[in-house]
Amino acid sequence: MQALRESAKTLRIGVIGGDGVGPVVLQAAQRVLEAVPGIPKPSFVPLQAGFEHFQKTGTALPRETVDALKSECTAAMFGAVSSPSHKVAGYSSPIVALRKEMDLYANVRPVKSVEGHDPRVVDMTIVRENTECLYVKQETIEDTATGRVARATRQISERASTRIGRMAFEIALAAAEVKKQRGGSYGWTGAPTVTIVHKSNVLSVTDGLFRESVRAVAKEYPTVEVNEQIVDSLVYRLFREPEKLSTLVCPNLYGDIVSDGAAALVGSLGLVPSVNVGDSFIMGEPVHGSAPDIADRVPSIANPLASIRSAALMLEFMGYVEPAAKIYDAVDESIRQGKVTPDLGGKLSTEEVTEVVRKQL
Ligand code: GGG
Repeated sequence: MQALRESAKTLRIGVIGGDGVGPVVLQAAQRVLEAVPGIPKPSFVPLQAGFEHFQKTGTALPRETVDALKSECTAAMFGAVSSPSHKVAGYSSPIVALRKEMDLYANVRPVKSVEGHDPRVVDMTIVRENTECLYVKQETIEDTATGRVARATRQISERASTRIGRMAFEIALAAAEVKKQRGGSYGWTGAPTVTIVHKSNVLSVTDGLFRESVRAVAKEYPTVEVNEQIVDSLVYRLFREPEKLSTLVCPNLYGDIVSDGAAALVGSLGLVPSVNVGDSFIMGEPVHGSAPDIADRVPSIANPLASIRSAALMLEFMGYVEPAAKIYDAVDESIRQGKVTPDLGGKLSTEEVTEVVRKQL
């Protein structure tokens, strides 16, 4: 994480809008980054990727995008991608590829309620392994005497599980520290705890290795409490007692599913931010997808808050804790005041919500 903080002296941010509402919500994040005090003046590098780009050019993730991120940018923001649910020859998800290409091995997804607004206190961070599990995308299909059989390889490595475990422990400690300093709502609610999410009662080899590897890292963090939960019962607890969950560390697929589910606890997928984190690069990304149902609306009604919070989370990881806190507070205030898009029961457009946030900074 030290390298991230060193690169933060300049903010040259690659902007990959992607598909659907991706570009419009990223524009909102850019406008907020331009307005927040306490950071170097950001500059933005527009870059291409996505299914729409694939349809136009035959390439979902152009080499130039990856090269520009590596050679010109100190961070990036990604919007959304809408991969089809059926196989399309020559197409592969650009976001999955980008995370691997840039070795952004952790997808950090905080799901938090707004004090003074939400009836239930939710303050958890899902730390999702971002490079392997079923997302290695090694799938085969064959004809057999009884019909077709499809298979997928699920890869769990000690190296990837160890480094995501370490990230989760660091996040649990950092969140505890933020809570201590701010005493506010956007932070930790109890003792630093990491919950390992797995299914090693059934998948004792793959999830067994994940669980063991994270447990081995736990020895380096004696002040952090460690517990574990089978993924299905974790989902039950998510609905029953979300206030008791804090930092969850998950293999890739469980993390993807659990975090979208957790978003329902705070009102909308349009509120939940994430960052894709590596040792020397970071990319903000709202958890929501491309929302094709509203993508063509003019004016746009896409909720920009997840994207704006993702920009804040990116700043926080780059060492700009106070500017990030200002953005979180401004977003929370717009929610408290009901100055929100229709997915949250409001009447404002994407641009109007962005202006409300900017004015609060
Ligand atoms: N910003 C998150 C996002 O785009 N989610 C949709 C998603 O997971 N897409 C995967 C894909 O289309 O490849």
